Amino acid sequence: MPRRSADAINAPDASSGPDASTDTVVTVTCETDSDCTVTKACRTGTCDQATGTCAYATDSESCFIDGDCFNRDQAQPGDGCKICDPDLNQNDFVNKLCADGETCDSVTGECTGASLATTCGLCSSSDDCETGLTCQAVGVGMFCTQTCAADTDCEQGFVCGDVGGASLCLLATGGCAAEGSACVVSGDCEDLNPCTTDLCNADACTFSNDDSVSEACYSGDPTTRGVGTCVDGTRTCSGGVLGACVGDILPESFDVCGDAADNDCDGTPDQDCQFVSVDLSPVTAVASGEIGTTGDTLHVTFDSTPVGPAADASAPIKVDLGFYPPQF
Ligand SMILES: [Ca+2]
Ligand SMILES: [Ca+2]
Ligand SMILES: [Ca+2]
Repeated sequence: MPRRSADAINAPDASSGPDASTDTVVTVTCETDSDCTVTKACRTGTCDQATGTCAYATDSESCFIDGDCFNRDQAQPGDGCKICDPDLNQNDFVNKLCADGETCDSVTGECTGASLATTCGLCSSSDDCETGLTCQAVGVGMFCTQTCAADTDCEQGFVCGDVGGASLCLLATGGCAAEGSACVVSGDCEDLNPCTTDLCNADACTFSNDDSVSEACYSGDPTTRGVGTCVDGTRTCSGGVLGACVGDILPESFDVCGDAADNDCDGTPDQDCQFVSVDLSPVTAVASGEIGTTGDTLHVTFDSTPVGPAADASAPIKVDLGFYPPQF
């Protein structure tokens, strides 16, 4: 298809002056913009008052090629591998870009030829991954995966798991390498499961359970781990799966007063504790009943004729009420 010169492409449309389908450079004189009419939706005409001639421009999201308008990414008729890309050229079609290793099918316009990696496929960049997946570090290897909020965000067979604080679609084993996955070094086979030994044998990942593995654990708020009376427990592998955390000591709901220990593991022992006693020396009382062994009840009644302690009338009478807040 013959191409017209850039000047001709900027010429007015057929209805607004000389025939724009020819390669003739045309100039249309004008007094106002209305003299510079256009018939193509992607074009605008304005009158340059200084020269009295029309100037024509193409919308930024369109191409104006051989007298016709094309939208961004619209293919050249008959060749799906040439498209309008107004960022590169508004006056001609440009080659459609395909990913590395792919070729463009001019009939369908599709980029084909490369087999892109699916979730947990090895990659060196996101160009190696299927649409929607990005190449990310999982363990010590790079795999195609995606962020997720729940298992349902991942394709069938994958779960939403944590990798260094990021939620990614992973294998059910928690990692991104499966038995038989292609590998170069054992690090490519990291499955994030401490209960398996990950090896690359003859370029394929193999995994074997190691139930001798145990590790420290803590099932409470991480900010309280190792603080005060809070200590780690242990969990042990069994059948290739880590067991529950056993033996960890979690924070008490309140800090027990008087034991000098930080029972709620907030970093301060016995905070907000106050030992309360009441000085009854301003009053005198008569005790009734007998005081014997621990556990007997002391009944205190106030008498209209106060009498102090017989042994030492000047000794203060104190009643210890214990710690406040009360301990349960
Ligand atoms: Ca492992
Ligand atoms: Ca305490
Ligand atoms: Ca405390």
